[in-house]
Amino acid sequence: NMEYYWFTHFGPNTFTDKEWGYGDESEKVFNPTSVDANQWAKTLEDAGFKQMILTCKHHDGFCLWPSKYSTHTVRQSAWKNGKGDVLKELSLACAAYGLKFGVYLSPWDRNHPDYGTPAYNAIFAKTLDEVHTQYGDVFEQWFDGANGEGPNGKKQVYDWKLFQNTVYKQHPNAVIFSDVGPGSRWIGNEKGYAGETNWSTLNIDGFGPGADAPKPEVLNSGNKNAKYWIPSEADVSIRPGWFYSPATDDKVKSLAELAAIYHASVGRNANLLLNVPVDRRGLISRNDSLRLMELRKYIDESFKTNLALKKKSTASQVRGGLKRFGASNLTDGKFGTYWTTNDNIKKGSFIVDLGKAVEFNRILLQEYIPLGQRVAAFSVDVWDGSQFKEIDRQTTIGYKRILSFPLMKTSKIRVNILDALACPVISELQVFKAPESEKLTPGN
Ligand code: FUL
Ligand code: CA
Repeated sequence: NMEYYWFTHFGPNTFTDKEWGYGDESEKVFNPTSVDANQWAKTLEDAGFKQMILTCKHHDGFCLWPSKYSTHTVRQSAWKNGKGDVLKELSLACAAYGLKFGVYLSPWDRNHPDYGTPAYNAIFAKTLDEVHTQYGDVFEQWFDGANGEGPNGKKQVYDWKLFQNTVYKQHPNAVIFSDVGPGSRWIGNEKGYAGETNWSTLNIDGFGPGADAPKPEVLNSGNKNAKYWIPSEADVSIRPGWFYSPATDDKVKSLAELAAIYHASVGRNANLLLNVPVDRRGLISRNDSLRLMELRKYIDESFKTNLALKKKSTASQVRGGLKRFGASNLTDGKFGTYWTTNDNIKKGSFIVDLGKAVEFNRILLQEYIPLGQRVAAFSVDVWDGSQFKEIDRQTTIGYKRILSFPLMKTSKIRVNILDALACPVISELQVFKAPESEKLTPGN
């Protein structure tokens, strides 16, 4: 339910127009003129983000903090005469703005002389430990599955168990992201698009991050009925690359593209991790910042007025006939209250009566996921004055599902749960009229 958070890539690549540095770049190239973590935090706050993740160490091995375990760090750079520490500045700014702080560290290291030898895993674990002990709370550890060659031409066999335990030792509640979790999984593409079918469960027995991961199509949809709860995170960059380059200043994604991404991620039961690279000054650039504000405004306007709020709703069956499981919970605007049926009833429908014909173009559904993700197929009907007419047929709902339609008018909406793994438990049905200015690009 964190929905939407910020990612930033920052490091030597910011200055060299590269996406994957070789690790042989001089540390001196890292020389931002005016790093201001408070500007980042303020921009995030204004854009409505509550969490952020920083690339503390990318594949080039460069550490944005003065690590004891590397000679390729801010300490050797020209920035602040080697006295700077990006993690320190950012973690303090996050604390000041009430933002959660998350870290990306790439185990693939094209600089470290020990990479590709058995000694490296312990070194990487110590590096992780440093980050997790020195900068306060860390809500998420982002593990990149990329595994290439190091300076000696060898690849590393990663000790994922050791890396995970190192994180959990300091931050037992941290979400560990990788292709296969265990906390959160990759969505299988870098476009920010979750599958229309998106289960928060995944089979990971026999799988691992990187080359050992399930196929991207599987990550994109999860596995129905799987044993592990590993909800998806969709990562995508606001620019063509993950790192800043002046060449992409005029290629910041349009509001329509970002709106489509929002609907295809948050609107399909995934969290959206939106990368906005920090520029050569060490600031969020104007074009990116303006676009973030437009996106915020668009999302706020889209979901400002729930046309179904407090409207009368009825259901085919209510668990034990009890009021606390009744259909009115579907339209009370609260996630914590839900409609549900008897255990043996896995199909059912509910009708929300809007009172009069209203114009809408979004329907938002939520399952009460503390009790698991259950719905496997559903359809949506609207009342055309004399009968219900089907307007959509879908599979999963999960924490949040947003369906988009061309503007239409109706006085009653019916949702039919056609298939579920257990009796359906639905928190909310909400109805909105989003601004029509942005045309969403449907599908992948
Ligand atoms: C990938 C990396 O190789 C890219 O450079 C970027 O960091 C992306 C988020 O993850 O695996
Ligand atoms: Ca509710």
